[in-house]
Amino acid sequence: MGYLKKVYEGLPAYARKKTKILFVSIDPEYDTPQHLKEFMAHFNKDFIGITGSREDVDQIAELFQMKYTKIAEDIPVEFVDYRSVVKKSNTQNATTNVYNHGVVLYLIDTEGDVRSLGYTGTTEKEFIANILSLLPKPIEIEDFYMNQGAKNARSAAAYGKITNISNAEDVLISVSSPIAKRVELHQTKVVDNFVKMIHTPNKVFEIGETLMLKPMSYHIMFMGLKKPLSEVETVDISLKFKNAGNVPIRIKLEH
Ligand SMILES: [Cu+2]
Repeated sequence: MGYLKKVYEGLPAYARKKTKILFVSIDPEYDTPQHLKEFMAHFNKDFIGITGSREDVDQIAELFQMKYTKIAEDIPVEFVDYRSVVKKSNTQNATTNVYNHGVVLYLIDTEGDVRSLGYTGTTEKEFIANILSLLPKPIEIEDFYMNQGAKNARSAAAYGKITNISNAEDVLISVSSPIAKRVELHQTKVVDNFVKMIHTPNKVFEIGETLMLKPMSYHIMFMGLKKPLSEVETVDISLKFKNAGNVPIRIKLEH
């Protein structure tokens, strides 16, 4: 469950909204609905615990090919590790049975098809990637490029197209890149006949909105380049959105 907490909380907001964590208890005598609810809430209040009669539980176990055996009876709960993480409450029995059971995570899509499995060796990062691979991308990135400018320029700009193709408003929280000390979304404006670049923090992207980044308009600004662009082959940029999480952009420079 600690693993699932890390996976769930490691998902970008848009993916978390579309992911449900279901946990089936094979111990209906001990895991009453009330106790199961408290146990799940200890990890994350969104998690759902499932229990039922012994027959119900066995039916689910069979569907998921989950084998279990009872290995001990009437053990004081203090001796059973995972249960002791939940502070004692009056919904908890003083003793419990101990089961030996397999541990497999089933990643099931909205059609009810199993799309991948998680085992003990599956890292959280891998499982998060498996979940994200089932979801449509929330932000579309197109046609990004950079002009290389003067040879020893300390700053540079990138242009392209960013579209919010999700079904929720989003906010661009920050921009970063390993090639520069500071990276920001800027907008070039003419104010009183002067050309000014304005930092545009927390830019809102409405549903379906496309932001065109082009010269004399919006651009991604790199300040304090760590080396001249003439020595850089690949520019990696990470856009951090409130809902979509990290969205990568890669620009190949041709010299
Ligand atoms: Cu700028």
